[in-house]
Amino acid sequence: MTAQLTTNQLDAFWLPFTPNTEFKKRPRMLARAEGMHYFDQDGRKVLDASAGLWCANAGHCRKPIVEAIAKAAATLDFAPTFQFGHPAAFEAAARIAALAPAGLDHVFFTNSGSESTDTAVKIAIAYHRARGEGTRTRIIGRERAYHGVGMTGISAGGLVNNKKWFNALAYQADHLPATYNRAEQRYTNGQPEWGAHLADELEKLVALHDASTIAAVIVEPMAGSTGVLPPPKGYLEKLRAIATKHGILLIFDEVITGFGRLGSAFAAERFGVTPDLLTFAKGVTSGAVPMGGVLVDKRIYQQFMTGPDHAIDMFHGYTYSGHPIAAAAACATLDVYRDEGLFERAAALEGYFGDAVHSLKGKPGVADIRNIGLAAAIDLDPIEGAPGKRGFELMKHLFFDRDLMCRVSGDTLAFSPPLIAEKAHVDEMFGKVGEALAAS
Ligand code: PXG
Repeated sequence: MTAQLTTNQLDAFWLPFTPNTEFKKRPRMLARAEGMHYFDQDGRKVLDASAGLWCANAGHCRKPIVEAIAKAAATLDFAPTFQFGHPAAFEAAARIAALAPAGLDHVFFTNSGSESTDTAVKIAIAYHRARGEGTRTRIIGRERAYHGVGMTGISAGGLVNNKKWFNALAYQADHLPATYNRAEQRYTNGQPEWGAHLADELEKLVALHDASTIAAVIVEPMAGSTGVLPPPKGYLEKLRAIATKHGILLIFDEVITGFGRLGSAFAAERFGVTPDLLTFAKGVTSGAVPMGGVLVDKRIYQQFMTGPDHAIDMFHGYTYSGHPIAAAAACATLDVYRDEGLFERAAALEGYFGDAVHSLKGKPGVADIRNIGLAAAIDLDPIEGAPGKRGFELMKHLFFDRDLMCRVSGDTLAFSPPLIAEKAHVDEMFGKVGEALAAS
């Protein structure tokens, strides 16, 4: 076990999206992980109800992935992918494309979700320019969307706290309305019946801005980090039809939904709607090495492949695009998903998981419950005058006193266990939350 850190040793690291001063008074330190669990520095075992941050879909420290990473690090620590290549990146790209809906045949690698959404938007804008429609630069996002913290995250995203501090950096974007409506959708198990008409708002934005100024619309097929908002039935289909009608590219941000979270390789498959560009990250390596990417429709890719032979086709990329260790981790992770049938396993557990979370309806403080695939959220009634406090305190109580790690965002608790979860883990997870709510 690693030794306990002193207060001074905690000082230097500025944790992301964290109240740092409070954290450093009593750190929630994770020292080791295995399968469904974390262990703290004293060896206390904590059930991971959030797959880290929605990423460890294969579970933690899985042997085939660990071994692939070790082998890659000892064989080819780094190789450039600007003007050079290495086999693992090509293998990873081909295997990811093979999992994706037909037509999404090409992969542009990044290192994170934020880079992936920025990359998708840049490809969309450049694509229109390459085909002589350089006026198409506007991006349509959605209220309550999270697309990371790069340019796309702060512009097309729909979270005021992520935007307001950095407004000066944001690019031209407009927003569809959020799809969540408590009065209409409360306690829905799966996709809500109400809300498909909200996709028609895209027509209004086209009327307002004109299609000739709009490059793409980007949405999370299921919004994860803002509280598990499954798409209303028919909503994505409508969005697809309207985008196609106006020559607007449809981008699915699948950073959370990719790699089995909804019981299929991608949400696009589950919902039967194929976007033109699809971003991924997180689950591609089960979180073991940072990696992300964008799946690109073949006609978009072909638009850039016009030569001449010595000229770069797109002026974009990262030093670590397709990094050898990340690519090896991705291939090994895809092996685990396939060999253990983890996407199918998630689909099979969905009903049990959904019923378990909805059994918490009526517990003190519960305002709504939503779920789809192996993702669920519980909204709590905020404490008057202190929004976010009830959720934050409950998350800490679950971690320290009930050995359960889950995510909190405001007064919403989110659950997204690794796809290797057993029914007993689901019982433990929601049993503990139920007890904690009853005691609160
Ligand atoms: N798009 C989506 C849909 C995401 O959920 C990103 C982009 C950005 O990914 P990176 O790798 O740049 O962080 C995300 C990230 C949470 C939580 O608690 C969710 C995310 C990140 C951190 C916490 O729900 N999603």
